Amino acid sequence: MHQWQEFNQSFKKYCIETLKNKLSGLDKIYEICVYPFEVSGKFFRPFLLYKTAEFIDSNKTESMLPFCLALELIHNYSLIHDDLPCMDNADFRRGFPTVHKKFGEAEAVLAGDMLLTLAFEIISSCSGFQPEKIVKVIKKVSQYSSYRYLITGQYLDLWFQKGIVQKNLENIKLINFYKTSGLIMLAVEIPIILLDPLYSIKFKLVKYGYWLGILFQVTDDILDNDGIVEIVSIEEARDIASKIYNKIRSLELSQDLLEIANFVYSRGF
Ligand code: GRG
Repeated sequence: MHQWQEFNQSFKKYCIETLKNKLSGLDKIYEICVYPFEVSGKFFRPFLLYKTAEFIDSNKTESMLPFCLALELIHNYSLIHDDLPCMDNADFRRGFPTVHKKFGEAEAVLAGDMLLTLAFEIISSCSGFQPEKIVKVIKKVSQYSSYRYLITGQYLDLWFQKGIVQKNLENIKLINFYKTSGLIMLAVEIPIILLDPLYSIKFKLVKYGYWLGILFQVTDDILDNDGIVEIVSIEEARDIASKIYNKIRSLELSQDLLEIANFVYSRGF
Protein backbone atom coordinates (compact mmCIF):
# COMPACT_ATOMS: atom_id res chain seq x y z
CA MET A 1 0.00 0.00 0.00
CA HIS A 2 1.59 3.21 -1.22
CA GLN A 3 -0.07 5.33 1.49
CA TRP A 4 1.36 3.04 4.14
CA GLN A 5 4.93 3.52 2.84
CA GLU A 6 4.45 7.28 2.85
CA PHE A 7 3.04 7.20 6.36
CA ASN A 8 5.94 5.03 7.56
CA GLN A 9 8.60 7.39 6.22
CA SER A 10 7.27 10.43 8.03
CA PHE A 11 6.14 8.49 11.10
CA LYS A 12 9.60 7.00 11.59
CA LYS A 13 11.11 10.51 11.57
CA TYR A 14 8.46 11.65 14.03
CA CYS A 15 9.24 8.75 16.41
CA ILE A 16 12.99 9.36 16.28
CA GLU A 17 12.62 13.14 16.72
CA THR A 18 10.29 12.73 19.70
CA LEU A 19 12.67 10.29 21.40
CA LYS A 20 15.57 12.64 20.71
CA ASN A 21 13.71 15.52 22.37
CA LYS A 22 12.54 13.53 25.35
CA LEU A 23 15.96 11.97 25.97
CA SER A 24 18.10 14.98 25.14
CA GLY A 25 21.28 15.05 27.21
CA LEU A 26 20.98 11.28 27.85
CA ASP A 27 22.95 10.27 24.78
CA LYS A 28 23.69 6.62 25.59
CA ILE A 29 20.15 5.97 26.84
CA TYR A 30 18.79 7.60 23.68
CA GLU A 31 21.03 5.37 21.55
CA ILE A 32 19.56 2.24 23.16
CA CYS A 33 15.93 3.41 23.17
CA VAL A 34 15.95 4.67 19.60
CA TYR A 35 17.55 1.49 18.22
CA PRO A 36 14.25 -0.43 17.73
CA PHE A 37 12.91 2.60 15.83
CA GLU A 38 15.97 2.79 13.61
CA VAL A 39 15.57 -0.89 12.72
CA SER A 40 11.85 -0.29 12.61
CA GLY A 41 9.12 -2.73 11.69
CA LYS A 42 5.99 -2.27 9.62
CA PHE A 43 4.34 0.28 11.92
CA PHE A 44 1.16 -1.75 11.51
CA ARG A 45 -0.58 -0.54 14.68
CA PRO A 46 0.15 3.19 14.15
CA PHE A 47 -1.02 3.01 10.54
CA LEU A 48 -4.17 1.19 11.58
CA LEU A 49 -4.89 3.84 14.21
CA TYR A 50 -4.27 6.62 11.69
CA LYS A 51 -6.54 5.05 9.07
CA THR A 52 -9.29 4.32 11.59
CA ALA A 53 -9.21 7.96 12.65
CA GLU A 54 -9.30 9.06 9.01
CA PHE A 55 -12.37 6.91 8.43
CA ILE A 56 -14.15 8.53 11.38
CA ASP A 57 -13.03 12.11 10.75
CA SER A 58 -10.48 12.89 8.05
CA ASN A 59 -9.68 16.28 9.63
CA LYS A 60 -8.35 14.73 12.80
CA THR A 61 -5.57 12.47 11.53
CA GLU A 62 -2.61 14.68 12.53
CA SER A 63 -3.83 14.87 16.13
CA MET A 64 -3.59 11.09 16.27
CA LEU A 65 0.20 10.95 15.87
CA PRO A 66 1.06 11.00 19.60
CA PHE A 67 -1.35 8.09 20.13
CA CYS A 68 0.20 6.24 17.17
CA LEU A 69 3.60 6.77 18.76
CA ALA A 70 2.41 5.59 22.17
CA LEU A 71 1.18 2.33 20.65
CA GLU A 72 4.45 1.78 18.80
CA LEU A 73 6.40 2.50 22.01
CA ILE A 74 4.40 -0.12 23.87
CA HIS A 75 4.74 -2.58 20.98
CA ASN A 76 8.52 -2.17 20.97
CA TYR A 77 8.75 -2.47 24.74
CA SER A 78 6.88 -5.78 24.55
CA LEU A 79 9.18 -7.08 21.82
CA ILE A 80 12.36 -6.02 23.68
CA HIS A 81 11.20 -7.83 26.82
CA ASP A 82 9.87 -10.81 24.88
CA ASP A 83 13.29 -11.29 23.25
CA LEU A 84 15.16 -11.39 26.59
CA PRO A 85 17.05 -14.55 27.61
CA CYS A 86 14.49 -15.21 30.40
CA MET A 87 11.63 -15.09 27.85
CA ASP A 88 12.08 -16.09 24.19
CA ASN A 89 15.87 -15.71 24.18
CA ALA A 90 15.99 -14.31 20.66
CA ASP A 91 19.24 -13.07 19.11
CA PHE A 92 17.69 -11.30 16.15
CA ARG A 93 14.62 -9.20 15.44
CA ARG A 94 13.78 -7.49 12.15
CA GLY A 95 17.03 -8.95 10.81
CA PHE A 96 19.17 -7.12 13.38
CA PRO A 97 20.60 -8.09 16.79
CA THR A 98 18.00 -7.77 19.54
CA VAL A 99 18.38 -4.93 22.03
CA HIS A 100 19.93 -7.16 24.73
CA LYS A 101 22.38 -8.69 22.21
CA LYS A 102 23.51 -5.27 21.12
CA PHE A 103 23.52 -3.35 24.41
CA GLY A 104 23.29 -5.91 27.24
CA GLU A 105 20.48 -7.57 29.16
CA ALA A 106 19.98 -5.05 31.97
CA GLU A 107 20.11 -2.23 29.40
CA ALA A 108 17.34 -3.95 27.42
CA VAL A 109 15.12 -4.35 30.48
CA LEU A 110 15.51 -0.66 31.20
CA ALA A 111 14.93 0.36 27.59
CA GLY A 112 11.64 -1.58 27.64
CA ASP A 113 10.66 0.14 30.89
CA MET A 114 11.57 3.50 29.38
CA LEU A 115 9.47 3.02 26.23
CA LEU A 116 6.44 1.76 28.15
CA THR A 117 6.40 4.63 30.62
CA LEU A 118 7.15 7.21 27.94
CA ALA A 119 4.01 6.06 26.11
CA PHE A 120 1.87 7.16 29.04
CA GLU A 121 3.63 10.50 29.36
CA ILE A 122 3.01 11.13 25.66
CA ILE A 123 -0.68 10.27 25.87
CA SER A 124 -1.20 12.32 29.01
CA SER A 125 0.46 15.37 27.40
CA CYS A 126 -1.98 15.45 24.47
CA SER A 127 -3.90 18.67 24.31
CA GLY A 128 -6.78 19.29 21.93
CA PHE A 129 -9.08 16.66 23.47
CA GLN A 130 -11.31 16.83 26.52
CA PRO A 131 -9.31 15.65 29.57
CA GLU A 132 -12.04 13.03 30.27
CA LYS A 133 -11.33 11.44 26.89
CA ILE A 134 -7.58 11.34 27.56
CA VAL A 135 -8.22 9.68 30.92
CA LYS A 136 -10.44 7.13 29.16
CA VAL A 137 -7.67 6.41 26.64
CA ILE A 138 -5.08 6.03 29.43
CA LYS A 139 -7.37 3.64 31.27
CA LYS A 140 -7.96 1.51 28.18
CA VAL A 141 -4.28 1.47 27.19
CA SER A 142 -3.32 0.48 30.76
CA GLN A 143 -5.86 -2.35 30.86
CA TYR A 144 -5.14 -3.74 27.38
CA SER A 145 -1.34 -3.60 27.92
CA SER A 146 -1.55 -5.42 31.21
CA TYR A 147 -4.03 -7.80 32.80
CA ARG A 148 -6.67 -7.67 30.07
CA TYR A 149 -4.40 -8.80 27.27
CA LEU A 150 -0.65 -8.30 26.82
CA ILE A 151 0.89 -9.40 30.10
CA THR A 152 -1.72 -12.04 30.84
CA GLY A 153 -1.03 -13.42 27.34
CA GLN A 154 2.67 -13.50 28.08
CA TYR A 155 2.09 -15.34 31.38
CA LEU A 156 -0.10 -17.89 29.61
CA ASP A 157 2.52 -18.34 26.90
CA LEU A 158 5.26 -18.80 29.50
CA TRP A 159 3.23 -21.48 31.25
CA PHE A 160 2.31 -23.02 27.90
CA GLN A 161 6.03 -23.36 27.07
CA LYS A 162 6.68 -24.82 30.53
CA GLY A 163 3.90 -27.36 30.04
CA ILE A 164 1.79 -25.90 32.87
CA VAL A 165 -0.90 -24.75 30.42
CA GLN A 166 -2.09 -27.61 28.20
CA LYS A 167 -0.99 -27.56 24.54
CA ASN A 168 -4.30 -27.56 22.68
CA LEU A 169 -6.02 -25.42 20.05
CA GLU A 170 -8.24 -23.57 22.50
CA ASN A 171 -5.28 -22.50 24.63
CA ILE A 172 -3.21 -21.46 21.60
CA LYS A 173 -6.12 -19.38 20.35
CA LEU A 174 -6.50 -17.76 23.75
CA ILE A 175 -2.77 -17.01 24.12
CA ASN A 176 -2.59 -15.58 20.61
CA PHE A 177 -5.65 -13.47 21.21
CA TYR A 178 -4.29 -12.07 24.46
CA LYS A 179 -0.75 -11.43 23.18
CA THR A 180 -1.59 -9.94 19.83
CA SER A 181 -5.09 -8.53 19.81
CA GLY A 182 -4.78 -6.07 22.69
CA LEU A 183 -2.66 -3.53 20.83
CA ILE A 184 -4.50 -4.04 17.54
CA MET A 185 -7.87 -3.45 19.21
CA LEU A 186 -6.39 -0.35 20.86
CA ALA A 187 -5.42 1.00 17.43
CA VAL A 188 -9.11 0.94 16.53
CA GLU A 189 -10.59 1.80 19.92
CA ILE A 190 -8.42 4.86 20.70
CA PRO A 191 -9.83 6.89 17.76
CA ILE A 192 -13.30 5.68 18.72
CA ILE A 193 -12.86 7.17 22.21
CA LEU A 194 -11.34 10.40 20.91
CA LEU A 195 -13.52 11.03 17.86
CA ASP A 196 -16.82 9.58 19.02
CA PRO A 197 -18.32 8.15 15.78
CA LEU A 198 -21.99 7.27 15.38
CA TYR A 199 -22.98 4.18 17.33
CA SER A 200 -23.51 2.10 14.16
CA ILE A 201 -19.96 2.89 12.96
CA LYS A 202 -18.48 2.34 16.39
CA PHE A 203 -20.14 -1.07 16.62
CA LYS A 204 -18.66 -2.17 13.28
CA LEU A 205 -15.22 -0.76 14.07
CA VAL A 206 -14.98 -2.61 17.38
CA LYS A 207 -15.81 -5.84 15.54
CA TYR A 208 -13.23 -4.96 12.87
CA GLY A 209 -10.48 -4.48 15.49
CA TYR A 210 -11.42 -7.73 17.21
CA TRP A 211 -11.35 -9.85 14.04
CA LEU A 212 -8.29 -8.10 12.62
CA GLY A 213 -6.29 -8.87 15.78
CA ILE A 214 -7.12 -12.56 15.52
CA LEU A 215 -6.45 -12.62 11.77
CA PHE A 216 -3.08 -10.94 12.34
CA GLN A 217 -1.92 -13.69 14.67
CA VAL A 218 -3.28 -16.58 12.57
CA THR A 219 -1.43 -15.38 9.46
CA ASP A 220 1.67 -14.60 11.56
CA ASP A 221 1.64 -18.22 12.74
CA ILE A 222 1.23 -19.44 9.14
CA LEU A 223 4.20 -17.27 8.11
CA ASP A 224 6.38 -18.44 11.01
CA ASN A 225 5.07 -22.01 10.96
CA ASP A 226 4.36 -21.98 14.69
CA GLY A 227 1.54 -21.29 17.16
CA ILE A 228 -1.76 -22.51 15.73
CA VAL A 229 0.09 -24.34 12.94
CA GLU A 230 1.68 -26.62 15.55
CA ILE A 231 -1.81 -27.94 16.32
CA VAL A 232 -3.71 -27.74 13.00
CA SER A 233 -2.50 -28.13 9.38
CA ILE A 234 -1.58 -25.08 7.27
CA GLU A 235 -4.74 -25.71 5.22
CA GLU A 236 -6.92 -25.64 8.31
CA ALA A 237 -5.18 -22.48 9.54
CA ARG A 238 -5.79 -20.89 6.13
CA ASP A 239 -9.41 -21.91 6.33
CA ILE A 240 -9.69 -20.22 9.74
CA ALA A 241 -8.03 -17.10 8.25
CA SER A 242 -10.47 -17.08 5.30
CA LYS A 243 -13.49 -17.29 7.61
CA ILE A 244 -12.21 -14.39 9.70
CA TYR A 245 -11.39 -12.37 6.59
CA ASN A 246 -14.93 -12.89 5.28
CA LYS A 247 -16.35 -11.60 8.55
CA ILE A 248 -14.22 -8.46 8.15
CA ARG A 249 -15.33 -8.01 4.54
CA SER A 250 -18.97 -8.32 5.50
CA LEU A 251 -18.61 -5.31 7.82
CA GLU A 252 -18.41 -3.12 4.71
CA LEU A 253 -16.15 -0.47 6.18
CA SER A 254 -13.91 1.76 4.06
CA GLN A 255 -11.73 0.54 1.19
CA ASP A 256 -8.61 1.57 3.14
CA LEU A 257 -9.59 -0.47 6.19
CA LEU A 258 -10.36 -3.42 3.95
CA GLU A 259 -6.95 -3.07 2.29
CA ILE A 260 -5.29 -3.27 5.69
CA ALA A 261 -7.20 -6.50 6.31
CA ASN A 262 -6.21 -7.69 2.81
CA PHE A 263 -2.57 -7.15 3.68
CA VAL A 264 -2.90 -9.14 6.90
CA TYR A 265 -4.87 -11.93 5.22
CA SER A 266 -2.65 -12.32 2.19
CA ARG A 267 0.47 -12.87 4.35
CA GLY A 268 -0.92 -16.33 5.10
CA PHE A 269 -1.19 -17.41 1.43
C1 GRG B 1 5.04 -7.83 27.91
C2 GRG B 1 7.14 -9.17 27.57
C3 GRG B 1 5.77 -8.84 27.17
C4 GRG B 1 5.21 -9.48 26.13
C5 GRG B 1 3.84 -9.28 25.71
C6 GRG B 1 3.63 -8.83 22.54
C7 GRG B 1 4.15 -9.94 23.33
C8 GRG B 1 3.47 -10.25 24.62
C9 GRG B 1 5.19 -10.65 22.92
C10 GRG B 1 5.93 -10.34 21.68
C11 GRG B 1 6.09 -11.52 20.73
C12 GRG B 1 4.86 -11.87 19.96
C13 GRG B 1 4.75 -13.21 19.36
C14 GRG B 1 3.90 -11.04 19.82
C15 GRG B 1 2.71 -11.31 19.07
C16 GRG B 1 2.43 -10.13 18.27
C17 GRG B 1 3.27 -10.05 17.05
C18 GRG B 1 2.95 -10.97 15.96
C19 GRG B 1 4.26 -9.17 17.00
C20 GRG B 1 5.00 -8.84 15.79
O1 GRG B 1 4.36 -7.71 15.28
P1 GRG B 1 4.71 -7.06 13.89
O2 GRG B 1 4.65 -8.11 12.82
O3 GRG B 1 6.22 -6.64 14.11
O4 GRG B 1 3.85 -5.87 13.71
P2 GRG B 1 7.04 -5.43 13.49
O5 GRG B 1 8.48 -5.90 13.51
O6 GRG B 1 6.57 -5.17 12.08
O7 GRG B 1 6.85 -4.26 14.39
